[in-house]
Amino acid sequence: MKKYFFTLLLLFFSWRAWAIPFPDQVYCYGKDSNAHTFVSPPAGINMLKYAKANPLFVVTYHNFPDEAKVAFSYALKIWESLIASPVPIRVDATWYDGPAGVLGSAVPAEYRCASKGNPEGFPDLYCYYAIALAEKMAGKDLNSPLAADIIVNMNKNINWYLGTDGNCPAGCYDFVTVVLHEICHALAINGSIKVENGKGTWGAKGFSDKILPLVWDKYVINGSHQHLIDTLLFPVPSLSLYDQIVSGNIFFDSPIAIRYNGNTPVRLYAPATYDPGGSLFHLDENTFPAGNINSLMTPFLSMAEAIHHPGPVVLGIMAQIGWVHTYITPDSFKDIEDIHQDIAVSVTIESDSGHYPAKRLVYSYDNFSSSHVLVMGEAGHKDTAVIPAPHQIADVKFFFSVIDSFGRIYHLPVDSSLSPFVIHCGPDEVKPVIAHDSLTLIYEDVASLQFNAVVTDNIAVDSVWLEYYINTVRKPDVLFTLSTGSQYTANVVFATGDIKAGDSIRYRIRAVDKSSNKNVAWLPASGYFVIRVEKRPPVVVTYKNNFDSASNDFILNGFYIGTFPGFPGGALHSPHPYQSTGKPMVYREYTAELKNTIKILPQGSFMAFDEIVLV
Ligand SMILES: [Ca+2]
Ligand SMILES: [Ca+2]
Ligand SMILES: [Ca+2]
Repeated sequence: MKKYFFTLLLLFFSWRAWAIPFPDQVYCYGKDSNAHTFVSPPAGINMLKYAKANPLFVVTYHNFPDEAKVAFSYALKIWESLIASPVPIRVDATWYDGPAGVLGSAVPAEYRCASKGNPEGFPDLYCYYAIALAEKMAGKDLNSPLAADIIVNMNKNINWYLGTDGNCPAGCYDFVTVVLHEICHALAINGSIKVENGKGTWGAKGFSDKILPLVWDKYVINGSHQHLIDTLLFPVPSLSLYDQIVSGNIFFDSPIAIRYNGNTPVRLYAPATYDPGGSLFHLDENTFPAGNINSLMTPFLSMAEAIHHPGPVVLGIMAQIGWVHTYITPDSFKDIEDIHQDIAVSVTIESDSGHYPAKRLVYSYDNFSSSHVLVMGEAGHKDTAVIPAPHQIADVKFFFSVIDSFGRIYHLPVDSSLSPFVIHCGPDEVKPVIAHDSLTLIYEDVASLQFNAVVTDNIAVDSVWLEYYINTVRKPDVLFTLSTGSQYTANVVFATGDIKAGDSIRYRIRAVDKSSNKNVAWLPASGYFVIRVEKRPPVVVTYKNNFDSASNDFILNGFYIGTFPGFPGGALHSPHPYQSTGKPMVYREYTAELKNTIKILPQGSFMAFDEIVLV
């Protein structure tokens, strides 16, 4: 098969390098009877007439009738009055042709666990969080900013009550209630403990080979206060874990939720016959019957039963697993050469739990053989603690410790003295770090060439220089200028005749730090980058290539032109198989850029190709 490119080609391919486990569906079932109960929404919700400029939820609807959209967004408004996140939660909602008895379902679109160094600030390094919760704690998008965080399916074959007043008549199911319920599954109430092939199991694989639980699983206990994910008690997979799952004696061990449940453990739904859509990820139906303030997250909903508030127990569960979070954000800090200089460390602490709780900086001069505590002020958002100068060469190590209003202790770094922050006090021998995408090709008619680099140092960068040759002639070094942050740029200006096709430009980047040693780094560490000078290809109105033979028409980054075993002819290939970066949310980007400039005609221009194959 022939492959043609006409008139214009600029390809960008990127592949997600990290697969994440996709959760099972959690369903909400309809009961065949009428309850005639109504749990009121949060106070004041019906008086909110304004639309926020930056709503918490951003919904993409598929096949939804307008009336259902109104009720759906009302349910989200209820959630928005109860939880907070600095990151929008994107909801993908489908009005679908579902089976009898199932009202709807929802799942987090993805899960996240902490990546190296825990830049997300997760309170637990060893579990998965639903993406909306993970992003709330990280304070930023972790998936692609436009990707769904929650996927909801609402069954169109149900006799819905689409009003928002909770006045659900006999024979109908209250739509707002079911949306509230489903969204809660995707925000929080969803775990990995399940039955497979008759045995109990749990866990999902992260980007290491370690099996991790979902955060929900960590709190699931039996009546003897044994954790179901304790593999010493209940191996994976095992019949003993299966017996627990169907024991009817399972609880959510959350101090906060228990406080809101009259100091009683929160009983979960764990029927004797395993229910893959319901077991363990609902509150117990009989403990929280229709009309109970905490009945939203039970597995069954009656007709004429409206629940427009998740209730204090569910909100307590959500607070426990991270929807009430404390953010510890230190300013960046540097190593210090003067051992007699006190060390000022600034930190901003914000807590969803309300007032600004006790905060401390714990530091050590001797790798935590001994340590000292600085109590930081309670008022205001930013505080500065001053660690006394060590007066000797030392690695000063420290971490922050904060107690929120529920009495929970947060550390940053999370594992405190095991991997604390470090400030080296003493002579600096650390070289600057240079990052730079090398240039490989220019055309002989260019008047100037810009070089970009990101340069950092553990103390400070003094200066960054470009050293370059045209062919064998060394040219005067060019000083980079700092643009923003750590971004440096340098411009080389060419006079007419300075460069011509066939020439080559060799260059390297030199960075010097501000230490007393004036440490120097080069990139590349040895040798030089080489830029070829070529004649500018002509402007064309038509271009085509079947890639059956090698071609110098493209600037290739990652791609190559050739014939791969199993293909009938030549093609433009990425590496086979696709290469992973081995890191979550870090992509590879391959480009193939046609050197010719294409002149787009006023009419009739087009680009066509025979096929793009993704295997
Ligand atoms: Ca997101
Ligand atoms: Ca119920
Ligand atoms: Ca340095």
